[in-house]
Parts: sequence; structure tokens; C-alpha cells
Amino acid sequence: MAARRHGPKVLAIVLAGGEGKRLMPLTADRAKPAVPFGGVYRLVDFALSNLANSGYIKMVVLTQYKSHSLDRHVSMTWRMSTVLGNYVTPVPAQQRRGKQWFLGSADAIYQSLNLIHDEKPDIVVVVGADHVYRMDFSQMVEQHIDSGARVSVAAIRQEIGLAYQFGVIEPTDDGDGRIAAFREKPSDPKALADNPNEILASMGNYVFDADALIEAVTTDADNDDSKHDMGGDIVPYFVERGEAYAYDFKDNEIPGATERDKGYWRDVGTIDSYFEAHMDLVSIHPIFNLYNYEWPIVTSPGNYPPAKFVRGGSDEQGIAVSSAVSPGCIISGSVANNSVLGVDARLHSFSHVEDSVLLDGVDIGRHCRVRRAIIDKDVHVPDGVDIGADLDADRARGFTVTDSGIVVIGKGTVIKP
Ligand code: ADQ
Repeated sequence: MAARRHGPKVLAIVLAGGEGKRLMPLTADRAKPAVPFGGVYRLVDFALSNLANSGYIKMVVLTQYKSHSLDRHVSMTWRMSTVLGNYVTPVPAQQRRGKQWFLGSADAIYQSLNLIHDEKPDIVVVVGADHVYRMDFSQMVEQHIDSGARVSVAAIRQEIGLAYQFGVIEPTDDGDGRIAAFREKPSDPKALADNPNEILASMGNYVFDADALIEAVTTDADNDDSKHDMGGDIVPYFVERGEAYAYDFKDNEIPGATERDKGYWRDVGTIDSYFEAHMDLVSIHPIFNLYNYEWPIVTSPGNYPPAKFVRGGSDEQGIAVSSAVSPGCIISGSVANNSVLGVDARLHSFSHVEDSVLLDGVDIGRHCRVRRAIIDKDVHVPDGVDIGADLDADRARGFTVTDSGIVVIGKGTVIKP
């Protein structure tokens, strides 16, 4: 028995196959959507939470690159009751076209068309899985239906200098939201008419009439000149026909949102932006408010005991200030300041961790200093090691150091005492 439904029948497709090269070494052995964020979440939790909160609880997650931890997370955390006809299913590359993986995001959908044929939705909502934000997709679907568009593209203003990272939307002059031109990552972007410093960027989230999506990806599959990419090929296909509209993200209303976090949308696809988004979380008035339970971002980090703060061997206090500390952590005789600690992290006596992001299970020995660092899952920092104090020494030890001086220590790194 399916749940009783009001409005169109919607299937959500989450594109989760991206490699995330610019997040190396955090993506060395996990897909970008599986990268941990904010102590307890994975990046994909933002897209899935937004869809679930929008009332769209039939979701397929298309995976590809190093998808093991993503598959495990999606199937264990997001398993839903099939009794109500709801599901979140990870779908690996189907190899329906022979022994190859997906060519691009449009090919990923083409190879998974059976899921759309099985579900027979009216509308397909296609979203990326790489961003931190809140969005009510039902408002976009409503505008999509009212406008008569075949595809709607979620849009947000961005600085013109960032155009090379985005699909750039050129709206028609009459202001009805129709897209006159769409260019994927252009080197000579066209600024908005009202501001020479801004472009209208695609957020990589789309609403399609289901039959239009099927037609477009099927036509695209036979086109040898296509890169089989949603932004590069499928959106322009509809723009040429005058059937593509933009949905302005600034109109999206989220219950419980404040003036500060309304419109927050952050690509955390580089080490610097990933780090900055974490520093925002532990600031006194973060722009992104994880504590808005009216539009919850949900996950399940597993069963862990509460975080604990104890005096260490020589009576040093274990404290955390301006920090987010996940379940299972023990801060013993040491200090965490302005940092995010993933589940089950350990800080031992006389150590200081400052302006840093520690992922699950990181173990910091005694007398360590860690500054402006991101340390991946289960890395052990032996007693007496300083990280982030001498960047040349950090580079020499094989750590990744960004131009802005953030030290990243990848999973499996063995640090010499
Ligand atoms: P990019 O993020 O650069 O630009 P892409 O690398 O195709 O585009 O990634 C989009 C989404 O699809 C990501 O969530 C990624 O994980 C996923 N993905 C990529 N290849 C995939 C595959 N083969 N199988 C499954 N999933 C795959 C896109 C749009 C731009 C837009 C920006 C916004 O193309 O127009 O401006 O997103 O960040």
C-alpha cells in the first residue's frame, strides 16, 4: 500500500558519483558525497534531508566512484519503511551500455531509466550531493508546474569571478524566469543586467517533467558529440527549445530560518571552503544553523556514549571552547578550541587542538599541538607531535598543506613520533 499523496508524484534522483578531486586527500578512498561534515554528518545528508523535509521520500542515490562508504551510509542511515512506499536506495553504475561506468551525470540517469519506468513519476527532482544548505524543493516543483517549464534549474547569484565553476544562466529580458542561454563553466561569463559583478549560477538542482527527462537523456545517449553531462548537455537541450526556466533560490522559504541563514548555500568542494564552513559552525553566531529543528538535517552517526571531559593524569582540565564535540569523544586533560570533533575522537593530556577539524576516531596523544589542521578518520597523532606550527616540516612529513596554510592529514597516514 502506498502512502496517500497530494500533488504530483515525485521521484528524487541524487547524483552522488562525483570524485571530488579538489578535496584530496579526503576523497582518496571515499566519494565526495560521503565526506564527513560537521562532526556527525556526511555531505549527502544535506541533499537527502532537504528532500525528505520537502516530502519527497522516494529517492535513488546514483553512485559510482569509490562508493563503498557512501553505499553503507545510505543503506544503513537512510533505510526507510517500505510499508509506506518510501525508500532511499543507493544504485551503483548499471553498465547497461556495456562494460563501462557512467560517462557523465546525464549518462548516469540514462543508465538508470528503469528506475523511472518502474516508479512512473510525474516529476523527477534531480539534485547534486555536494553542498551544505537548506532548500524546500516542493516550492520549486510548484513554480515549475505553474510556469509550464519542461525543466527548471535552481539558481543563485554568485560573484562573476566564480563563473568558471558553474553553469551560468542568462535569463530573458522579460523577467518571467525563462532561460535565454545556459553555458557550463564559461571563461567569458555574461553578468546580470543589474550587477556587472554577478552572474546567475546553476545550483546543479533540477526539476523535470518525467517524460521530458526520459526523452532528453535518451536523445543525448545517441549523440557522440555530447559529454553526457546534465549542465553541459541536457539543460542546453531544453534552453534551445525555450522550455527551461530558472527558480530563484532567494525565494525559497524555510521554516525556522533566520535572516542570517536564509539563502546559505555553500560548495565545500575545496579544502579551504570545507575548512571555512566548519569554522562557521563553531563561530558564536554561525550563518548555517544546524539547530533549526523545524527543517532538521538528519543522520545517524551510530551508537556512541556521550562525549566526556575529564581531568588528566596531572590534574589538567579537559575542556572544549567554541567547539562542536560529537558523541563518543573523550577530552582528557587537554583543550579543544574553535574545533569540530567527529565521533569517538580522543584528546590526551597536555595537548591543544585549535582551529581544527578532526574526523571520526582521531586519536591525539599527549603533549601535542594541532593548529589549522584537518585530520582524517582514525589517524593517530603520537605523543609530542606538533601539526600546523611549521608548515615546511608538515610538507616534508608528507602532509597536504594548502596555499592558505591548512594542513590535511589523510586516512591511513602513519605519523612518526
Ligand atoms: P559540477 O559539480 O562541476 O557542476 P559534476 O561534476 O557533474 O558537475 O557534479 C554534479 C553532481 O553530480 C555532483 O553531486 C556529483 O557528485 C554528481 N556526479 C558527477 N558525475 C556523476 C556520475 N557519473 N554519476 C553520478 N553522479 C555524478 C554542476 C553543474 C553546474 C552547477 C554546479 C553547481 O553541472 O552547472 O553550476 O554543479 O555546483
